[in-house]
Amino acid sequence: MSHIVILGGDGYLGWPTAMHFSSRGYDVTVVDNYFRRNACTELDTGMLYAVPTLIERAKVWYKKTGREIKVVIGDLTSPENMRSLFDGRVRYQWAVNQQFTGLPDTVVHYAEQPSAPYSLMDYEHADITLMNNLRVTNNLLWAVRDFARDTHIIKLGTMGEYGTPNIDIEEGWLDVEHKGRKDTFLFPRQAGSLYHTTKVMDTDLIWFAVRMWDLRVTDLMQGPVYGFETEESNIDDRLKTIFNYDEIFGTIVNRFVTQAVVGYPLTVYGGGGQTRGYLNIKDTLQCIQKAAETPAGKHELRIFNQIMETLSVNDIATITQRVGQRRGHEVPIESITNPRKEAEEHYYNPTYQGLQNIGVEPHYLTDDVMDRMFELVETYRDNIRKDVIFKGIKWT
Ligand code: USQ
Repeated sequence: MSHIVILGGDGYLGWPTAMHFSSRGYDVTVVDNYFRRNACTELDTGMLYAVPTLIERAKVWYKKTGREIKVVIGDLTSPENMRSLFDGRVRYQWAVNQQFTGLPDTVVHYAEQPSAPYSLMDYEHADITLMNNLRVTNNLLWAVRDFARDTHIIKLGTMGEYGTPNIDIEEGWLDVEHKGRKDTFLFPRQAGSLYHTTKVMDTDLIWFAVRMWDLRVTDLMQGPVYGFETEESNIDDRLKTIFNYDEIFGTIVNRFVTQAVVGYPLTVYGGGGQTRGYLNIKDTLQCIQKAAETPAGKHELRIFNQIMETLSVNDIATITQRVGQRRGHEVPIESITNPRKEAEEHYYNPTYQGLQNIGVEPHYLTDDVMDRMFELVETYRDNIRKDVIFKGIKWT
């Protein structure tokens, strides 16, 4: 049986990933310091529904499936907390069997502050983002270097590292011919927020570690994710992942569906031509699984663009309006002054075949998929707070 450690196991993607691997027979350990929940409380972001603690969820999971997910509550910016996961000193806050599982075959690194608006709220939140994201990455690389050089690191990067260049975006690398000579380099990165910039810095740290210490790493350049239903979340309501719809932690599709359900005009920032690569949360799970099953080689930094289709903000508003109206909602669309600094009309043509080549089968944002999201969000309509939907955090 394979052993997988998920850093950031309490987050929007972390918990569904843990259940996904556990149900497929992996030994799973999750680690988290409740950063996301605490930030949601601090910033009063609201949530679609309350989420039990990580320990409570692991207990529910065990009761329903008979499978154990070991839980560690700890801050991974501490080098010692990180190292304890590899050298056996770890203390599980919850486990059926307290014995150290041993070195992981795979570590999934989600343990980062994931919000671009959060990183630009003010200097304090910028500092938290930089310190958290870079220190966790550095601690992980050193722990793997010192104790587990064969462990495959799957790192969540972001498509936002590339920005919106006026050329096609390749999967991580670019062949360059210069004055008659050729070489391959990391594709140029020019991030649009401080959060995204920490991911660029992560990439540099990782690439250094791969070159220097022969580590094996897969970097997944993910676009904005939507949805919250997975095979495993349907087992029990308490297993559903955290769902944010506010300006800071909510991503666009989840926000638009929620706005439509309470009659809040869809908040199209500026002209709405901003185009990104999107994916269903179910596809995130598939991508991580396929990446884990086909590990990068030693001394390899393998990079995939983790998106299934490209859509503009206006495309998403149109689908939301169409599906929402069919379900009896009014769904006005409103263009508001863009609080971000980003191109609203731009070229966007990323390559994203790599994950499909290793077996990922894409889902798309069809009317049926969105209809099901509406159905679920409508169940929690009374919990939706209009006051947190748009606060206007200015990026400049
Ligand atoms: N947008 C609107 N209205 C809204 C919210 C967003 O027009 O109410 C626009 C934004 O201006 C942006 C696009 O929608 O152009 C996507 O914004 P988002 O908030 O859904 O996503 P973003 O801030 O880009 O960040 C999210 C995740 C982040 C991940 C990133 C992938 O929070 O963790 O790295 O998506 S990517 O966008 O490809 O960099």
